[in-house]
Amino acid sequence: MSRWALPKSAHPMPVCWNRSLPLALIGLATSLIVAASPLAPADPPVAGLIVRLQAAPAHAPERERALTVREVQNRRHLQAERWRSLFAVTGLAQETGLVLEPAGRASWRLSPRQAWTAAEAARWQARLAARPEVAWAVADSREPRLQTAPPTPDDPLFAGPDGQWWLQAVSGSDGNLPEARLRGVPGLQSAWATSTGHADTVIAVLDSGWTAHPDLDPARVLPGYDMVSDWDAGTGRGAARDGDGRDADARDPGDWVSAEDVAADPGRYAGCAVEPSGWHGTAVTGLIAAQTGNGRGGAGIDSAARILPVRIAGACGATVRDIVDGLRWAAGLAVCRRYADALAEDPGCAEWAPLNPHPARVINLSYGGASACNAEYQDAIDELWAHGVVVVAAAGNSHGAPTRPANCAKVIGVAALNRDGFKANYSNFGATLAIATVGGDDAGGAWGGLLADSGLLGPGNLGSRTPGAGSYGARYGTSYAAPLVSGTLGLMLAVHPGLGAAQLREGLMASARPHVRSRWVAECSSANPGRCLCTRSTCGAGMLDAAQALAYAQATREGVSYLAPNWPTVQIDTAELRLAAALGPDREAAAGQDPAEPTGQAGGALEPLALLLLAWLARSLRRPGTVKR
Ligand SMILES: [Ca+2]
Ligand SMILES: [Ca+2]
Ligand SMILES: [Ca+2]
Repeated sequence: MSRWALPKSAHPMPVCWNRSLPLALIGLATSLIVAASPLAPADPPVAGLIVRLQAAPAHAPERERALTVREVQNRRHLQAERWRSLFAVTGLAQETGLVLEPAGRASWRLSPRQAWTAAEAARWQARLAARPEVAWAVADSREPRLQTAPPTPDDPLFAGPDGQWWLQAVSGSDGNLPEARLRGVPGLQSAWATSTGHADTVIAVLDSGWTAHPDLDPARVLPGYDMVSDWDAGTGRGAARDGDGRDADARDPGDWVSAEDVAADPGRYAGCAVEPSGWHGTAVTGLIAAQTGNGRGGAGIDSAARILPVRIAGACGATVRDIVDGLRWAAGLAVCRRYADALAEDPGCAEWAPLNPHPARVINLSYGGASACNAEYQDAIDELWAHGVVVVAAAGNSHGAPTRPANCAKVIGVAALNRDGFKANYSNFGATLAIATVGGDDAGGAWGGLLADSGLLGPGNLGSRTPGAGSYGARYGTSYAAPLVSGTLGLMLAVHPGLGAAQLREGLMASARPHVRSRWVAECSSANPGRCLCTRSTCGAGMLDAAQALAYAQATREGVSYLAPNWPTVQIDTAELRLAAALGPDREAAAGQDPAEPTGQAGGALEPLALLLLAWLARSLRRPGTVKR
């Protein structure tokens, strides 16, 4: 058997080729048409070519075993003849150390001893492909994994135990100090290896509106709508604060309530807290979409999605009607701007709001009332669901039952955890919730500072009434857990825009990590409503896992079933917990300690808390031209 013959082994094996081909055959190389190189010159070396001969027999060792030795030899000899002829006519016979190995069903991988340069591979590929006896010749190039490089944000607030710890990797053990324990965080850095978002994704933020901020790119904030209807032009009073009712400017003019307001207009401000403006919508927007990697401020969850700001809340919260109309407008449905008097000759809508040209698939709502879901909410949510739109709603911060609409069917209700994965002391809990993730844990509750953390560092504003300079501050509340979920849904849609509403909700739940366990902490109940052990019946399906949520989106895109990892149980039995447990339940269940929030309150926010004024921001704001408007 000559050295270029195929081996006798019943299984296809590598075949070595060398110069020992008959000289007569080498001389047969003829002029060849060299096609344009399919490989860019800068491409890395190519390990070989995959070549299929016309009418090539399939690699079938089991069939060869049924043949006589002579039949196998004949079969291989025939193939060898074809290859020898091909090598001769293309000039490949002059190459040394070529190896032929079976590839695919009936192809062969042809590789040199030393990898070809891209140009060499392209030349041989073109010569082979031009031959009539060759069905195809393709490069056996190395395919890279299809991910964007995991970004390492250079934003100064990103790193460190007091920075944006909730964006860091899941980590920690009982041996770590509390600030190094991050077993409750969603693992966004792992998710960013798959996707950092897509500009086609629209996430609506139904909130107090937005303000210009150095870490918010105005190009990523779509023209939204201001749905706040309460404005009395006659008296110049109303929750809207911007001088009119519904309008196309969704910026936040401030939602302060002064003692003078309450005194002058007690009907309108009954039950309202006297407080400065909270800039709640700017914080929620920034947690989702702050500019990542711009060397200033912090990072956001989604680096590309566009935010649709829909202002539904003015001073002292939001009305159900404005929220429901805001939900519908965000989804692209028709909403009235101005109504005629019900007793007018022609009652009904006097003027329609323009249709939203950028319908959102995900709507974040961090406002809610401590009441049962009502038919008005559920009707709108069902309508949106049918349009493929999901509503993410904060569970509320009253240590009790979830607020509405987090307690409505089909809503993605979000409970807040602390960095360890225990329920945050304030968070509501209940069977209607879909999922839980970190929302910061303040020093409230009977356990005080034990297990407290530095909150979620998000954009804000220094204005006490009307907008001032941008800032960053620590925030706590289910208000701020919800946007982590909304941002993750945005990343899921970037991976697979075809996900339906049910897939978005069920994907989050199916991919969630199991709640943490501890021997020192009791399960959440009405008798133990502070920091407590979440279960599937109190804080949703588990802890948000952004990377697994994207794995769900990828699997669904590829039409295969998502299989959740076999998660290990996370048991946390730290010394702090033992100390805390000795104090009894974190929050006494005694009624009256935590008055329920009035309907329509900014559900979510325990704020403004610990507003941190940051030198970088002050400096950048003083420099002309650095403030983005
Ligand atoms: Ca207005
Ligand atoms: Ca406005
Ligand atoms: Ca930034």
